Amino acid sequence: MSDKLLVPDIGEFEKVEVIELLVKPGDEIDINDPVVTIESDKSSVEIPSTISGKVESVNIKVGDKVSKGDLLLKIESSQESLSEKPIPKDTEKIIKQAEATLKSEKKEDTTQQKPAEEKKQTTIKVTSDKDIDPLETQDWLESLSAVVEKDGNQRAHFLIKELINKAYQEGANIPYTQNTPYINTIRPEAEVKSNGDQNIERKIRSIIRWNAAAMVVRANKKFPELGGHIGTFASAATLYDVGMNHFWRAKNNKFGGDLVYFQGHSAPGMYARAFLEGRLNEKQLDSFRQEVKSGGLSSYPHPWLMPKFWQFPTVSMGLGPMLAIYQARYMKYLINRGLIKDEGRKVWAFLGDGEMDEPESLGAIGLAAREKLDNLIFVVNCNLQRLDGPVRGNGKIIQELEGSFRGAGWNVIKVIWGSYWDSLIANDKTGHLAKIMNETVDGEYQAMKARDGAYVREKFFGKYPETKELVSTLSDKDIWRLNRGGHDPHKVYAAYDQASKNKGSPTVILAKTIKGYGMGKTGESVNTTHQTKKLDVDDLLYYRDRFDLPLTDEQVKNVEYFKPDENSQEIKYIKERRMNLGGFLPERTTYSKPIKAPTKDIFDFMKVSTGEKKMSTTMALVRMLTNLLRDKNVSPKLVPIIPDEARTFGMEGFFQKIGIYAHEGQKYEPEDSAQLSSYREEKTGQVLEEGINEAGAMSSWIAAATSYTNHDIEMIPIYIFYSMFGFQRIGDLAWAAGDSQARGFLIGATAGRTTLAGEGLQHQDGHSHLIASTIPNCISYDPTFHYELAVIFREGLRRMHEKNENIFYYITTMNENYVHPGMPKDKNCEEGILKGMYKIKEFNRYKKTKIQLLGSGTILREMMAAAEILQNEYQIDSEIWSVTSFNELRRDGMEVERHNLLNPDKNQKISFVEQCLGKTEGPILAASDYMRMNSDQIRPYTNKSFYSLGTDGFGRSDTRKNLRKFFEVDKEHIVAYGLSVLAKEQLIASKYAKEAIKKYNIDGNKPMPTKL
Ligand SMILES: Cc1ncc(C[n+]2csc(CCOP(=O)(O)OP(=O)(O)O)c2C)c(N)n1
Ligand SMILES: [Mg+2]
Repeated sequence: MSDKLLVPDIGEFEKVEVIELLVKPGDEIDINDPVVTIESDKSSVEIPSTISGKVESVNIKVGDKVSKGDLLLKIESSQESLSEKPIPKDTEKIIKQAEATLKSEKKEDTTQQKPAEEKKQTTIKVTSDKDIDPLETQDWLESLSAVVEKDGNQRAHFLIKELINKAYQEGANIPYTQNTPYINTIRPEAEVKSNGDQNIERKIRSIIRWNAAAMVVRANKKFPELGGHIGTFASAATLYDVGMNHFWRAKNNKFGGDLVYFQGHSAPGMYARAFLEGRLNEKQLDSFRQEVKSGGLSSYPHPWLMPKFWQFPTVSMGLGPMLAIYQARYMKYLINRGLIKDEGRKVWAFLGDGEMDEPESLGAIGLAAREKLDNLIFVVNCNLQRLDGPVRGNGKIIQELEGSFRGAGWNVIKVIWGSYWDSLIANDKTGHLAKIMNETVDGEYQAMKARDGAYVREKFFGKYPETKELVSTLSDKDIWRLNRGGHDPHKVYAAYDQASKNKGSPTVILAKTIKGYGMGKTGESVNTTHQTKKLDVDDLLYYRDRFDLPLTDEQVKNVEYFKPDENSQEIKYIKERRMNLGGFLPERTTYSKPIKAPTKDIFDFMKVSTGEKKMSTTMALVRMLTNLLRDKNVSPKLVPIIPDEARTFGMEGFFQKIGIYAHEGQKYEPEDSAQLSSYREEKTGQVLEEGINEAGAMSSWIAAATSYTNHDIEMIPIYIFYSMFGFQRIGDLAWAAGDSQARGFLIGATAGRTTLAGEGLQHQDGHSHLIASTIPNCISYDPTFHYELAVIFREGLRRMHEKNENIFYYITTMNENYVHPGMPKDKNCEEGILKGMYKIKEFNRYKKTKIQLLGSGTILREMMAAAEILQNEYQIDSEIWSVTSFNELRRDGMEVERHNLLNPDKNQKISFVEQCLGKTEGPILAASDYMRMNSDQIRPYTNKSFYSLGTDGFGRSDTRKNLRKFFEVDKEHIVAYGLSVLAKEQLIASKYAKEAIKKYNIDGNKPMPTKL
């Protein structure tokens, strides 16, 4: 049977150009195979077949303009076409559900018709939150206890929920609190016990504590300027130890490994453990924070500085929590796309309670809950202090965080009190202990741990006679020993166990600890703890005794490291535990396979002229990506990341083609389901559509860009953003990406201060290249023509993903439509594009006066137009250089200059800028759509006179033409400035410049655009 394939609904577009035929008569095609590519002035989309069979005839040709309903192909069909298929099951289900709802709504309607007066008013009125009837309260509480005893917690919880719902329906609009009392979430009887040897573990923990502190003290004895932190790890030692001994599985050839984001300032603790494990030696510990000579240990977790050790940079606070959330989400993405196995791997993130003040720390917790990231566990070390003082002196950080996390949908486990409290809490029959626990604020809790047992008895237990009585048989010493949950390995173990088994939501463990635990008078729970990096002899002796370390006074005075014999119980134990968990942590390794760069012909279409067709580089990029999706090596590895701008960039075709990742698939029929580019969400979707969330999108990009090491699978992330909302918005994450050795593409679309015309000051980017240049392993380009983009992109694929260089690319693309020429035949062109400049055109008619014109991005075209005017109207010759990267040229220039200065007696090298311009004639005039500083970067690397134009100042909205005039980068200004430059260099008379300034109505007295 012969069938017709027609142009489907393409939304608002009509008469859209066919730019590619992907099938020919005789081809066998399947449903969903792309058959033609059509392109509007905004985007290009492939049309998939809805019929399978043999192509009988192709009824259109390249260049035709088509609209909905036009005939594309005739197909000898082998199956029913999609349009003839019965209604899909899902759709049928949706219809049935809708019908059912309609029916039930009708029923409700009848009840609503009852007169309002008939409704019995049973509104519950709460007059005061004080107990007005304690006996009644007692009744209710006893009933509840009976339910718990008879039918368990779940039933009790259900009844409470029902009660609250009922109260709400009856008009008691009292919000349900997200908080539970200030006690541990896990009851002592529900705690899962560790099978570890607690004695040995305590000894090991004490040794690690000692060595971690010793490292910092020793470094500062030698060089007081080095700094370091003792108090952070002192408060977190147990939290780390329990994880290391029992939970965190390392990566090896059988398992992908858990991923642990360590709190930046606790780095000494990780080094101290690695020392006992035999992974670091004393000499290395002694070079803590002395990294200039190789082998030094970095102050904080920095994969760039210790690439075999650290996996995640976390010290810039707030980044760790976000990165960990998106890492866990990305892990699920890889699993759902079938790219890695689901091995039950977890992402653990250790955070400071002060760090939770960063908006980023809490900013993405909603996503974690929404995406049901049960592979994610946050541990917040609530030592109640940050750098200057208490985190919440007048409140309770644990309660505050509990509310935020539970409200967002997380599983919250509070680990507040240690085991010594268990019996006291069990004996708190009157509830007064729980009451004081709730009433006491963090400032008081902190102060108590800076004092002693007598103080705690008086200030805490002394508040009510009932609690005073509760501790009457305890000595002050006993009271002092009442420990906090985060220092109790049993409580921590139970929490980790429960967190690891939790299903359907992420978990946060809020562990209460003491900052500077064990540091004594100088450093325990005092406001200055964070900065303490020196301990005097008395403090050190106290520390030794506090943790029962087998060190002599002499050893303590010398602050000697302590490592038990290789055959000791402790060393054997620590190694055995790690062997059971698959190896050591942290450890950074890479076993991913490179991706073969696509053949050059994939890019060939970008090397020929577009003829009369105008397009933007953004559109060229999207076409290129569409083509890349046809390369079988590259296609599955692409991770397009978009923060709610796909339509801005003409990428909506990707929705249908590769789907949007959605962990639960698509539960609704999209409004635009009949259209070609309809919004398609899928569990195996490839696009990460992040919503209006640049920091989240960048975190996703970092996860994908480091996939080669964290998941041993090389991926190609391409994050496309409005250039202004790129580096400027997420600069610190980009810096962390450099540290992480990310590999991938960042695309600053709609770039340029004058090229994005109407959007105004906060949208128009004239400086992102300068920010990009600050990151040493970020390679950036500002291409003008589609062949430049193709050469740059392919080289990026080759360098990063085939040759595995630890670099990433920042490429700006624009939204200005123009004709793109074919790639020049010059054999050096490709090399020039990649190094940063090449000669694109020369005007040589008069051979009298010459000027070198350097243009970048869209302003290159203004340069080219100006050159023509200079030639035709002023008889000035010129050479025009397309500068694809001032940043790369500068890097080369710096390196060459440095080499020459350090090797005065050797052959002097020549910078690439000088190789290009050294033997040319005339002064240089350079311009880009960025600040002058962009082109000024190469000024030192040429001996010629150099002038630059740029878009310094605040952007504003207007037409492109007016903006270029305002910033003085349009062709008229370039002509006028060019003549002025030549006059200044005494190559022509100044009257020509003066005339041009007049001719183009340029006001010489206009203030600098930076002042407007
Ligand atoms: C973005 C950022 N701002 C400031 C700092 C400086 N800083 C380092 S540690 C610290 C206090 C940390 O307190 P907290 O998060 O509670 O960690 P703790 O040491 O108490 O475990 C500050 C302000 C930083 N590292 N990163
Ligand atoms: Mg803190």
